[in-house]
Amino acid sequence: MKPDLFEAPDYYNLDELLSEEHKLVRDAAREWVKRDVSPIIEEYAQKAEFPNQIIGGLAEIGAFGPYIPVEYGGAGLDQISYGLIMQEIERGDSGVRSTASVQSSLVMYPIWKYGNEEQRQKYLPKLASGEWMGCFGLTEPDHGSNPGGMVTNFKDMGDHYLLNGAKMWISNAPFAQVAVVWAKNEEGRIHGLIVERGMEGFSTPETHNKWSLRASATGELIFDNVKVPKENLLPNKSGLGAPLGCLDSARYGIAWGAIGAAMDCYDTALRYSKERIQFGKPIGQFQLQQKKLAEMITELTKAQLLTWRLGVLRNEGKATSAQISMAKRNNVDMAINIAREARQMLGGMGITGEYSIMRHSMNLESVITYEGTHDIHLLITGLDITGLNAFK
Ligand code: TGC
Ligand code: FAD
Repeated sequence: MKPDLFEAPDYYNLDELLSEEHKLVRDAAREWVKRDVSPIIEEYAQKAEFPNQIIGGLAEIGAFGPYIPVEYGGAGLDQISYGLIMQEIERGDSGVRSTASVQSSLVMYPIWKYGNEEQRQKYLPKLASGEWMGCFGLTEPDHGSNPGGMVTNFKDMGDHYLLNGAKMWISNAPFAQVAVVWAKNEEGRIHGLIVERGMEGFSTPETHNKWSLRASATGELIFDNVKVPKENLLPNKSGLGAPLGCLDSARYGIAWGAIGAAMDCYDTALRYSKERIQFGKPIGQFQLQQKKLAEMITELTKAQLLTWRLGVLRNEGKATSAQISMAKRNNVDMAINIAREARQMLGGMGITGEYSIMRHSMNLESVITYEGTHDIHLLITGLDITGLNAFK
């Protein structure tokens, strides 16, 4: 892969909206990605393997629990810093950002928000340091967009719960020590359970042959009469709103992350357009190529503004789930379109691993599907503005 020459586009001087702390956090993550992710990521994506050696670095830049309080090992940062870290990591690779998103917003967040003090003390510091990795089991083979229909269930056996069922498409599953699993009790109420690797009847087969998110490990979670200790039930929230609350936090991170992937594609195409000569001129001098670049930076800038404002609302505790859905949907769509246009600008070179664009493009096919598909987020906006529910 080519050396990482990334220069971040900032067409509307958005740096002026950031605090010194935001910039320090962002720049540390940016440097780390340049040093420890860019040189190896293409190789790991090609061989479809998660680069375990970066776990310590992710912990050091605060990517595991950026907004979790310091007393639990988190970085104690605000929502804009959290977003900027996700942006920088996904600038490197969406699969690496996935690992950080799942660890922070889908594993640490529910333990912090819905767990008791013993659970927080037991799990959060180890997850923040990367000593333990986690995964989040919501999706099932027959219940993806409609998680409320899940069939994974647990029975109260007096001194423990007995868990049965299966989850599919689970990021980090093949190597996670801890799984936050959503299952129905005998009354059909959804609860979160912490399942640990090594519990009898619990297995995590890896999903192979992905053309997307290849540097992220994906797998199934299979529960065959797993005895889960009663103290592993998350006691402070139940119902579908509990996992969906975690998704709000993760979808917000994805909105920022998608900007990172788009920035990298735009920056690569801009540089290439000045270097590549055809018909005796740099291709950037042709109007058709300028149109592509001008539209890219326009859409990127709009997404940056939308997302920064969402971050301010999140810091004030005022962002709605529907606002988060709009940003996730808009930004991933923006990024996938920029990746497609940028790839064309590189001609044949655009399909090779010499450049990051094709990898981003393929990764974004997962990002536009997980955490709620493009269409599901549109229907969430539709419900919010009309009051009429297309899901019922
Ligand atoms: P519905 O009846 O609307 O809602 C059920 C209850 O949940 C509440 N609620 C929310 N609470 C918090 N945050 C949200 N975003 C919420 N949305 C809804 C709602 O108020 C209600 O509460 P209550 O107290 O009245 O019971 O539910 P529904 O069954 O009609 O479904 C709605 C729908 C389709 C929007 C939702 O289920 C959905 O978002 N589907 C998409 C599924 C999804 O996003 N799955 C993601 C799996 S995890 C993943 O992909 C990780 S990838 C990670 C990575 O690698 O980065
Ligand atoms: P389906 O729900 O079957 O949807 C198929 C199509 O139908 C989509 O286009 C959808 O938009 C459309 N559709 C569905 N319902 C409606 C409707 N009411 N109206 C209109 N159109 C509709 N899940 C986890 O729990 N944890 C994870 O860590 C995780 N990681 C993932 C990693 C990867 C790489 C991938 C690809 C997925 C991951 N997922 C994870 C699962 C992901 O959240 C689901 O794939 C996603 O929610 C969609 O579910 P589905 O694939 O079953 O598609």
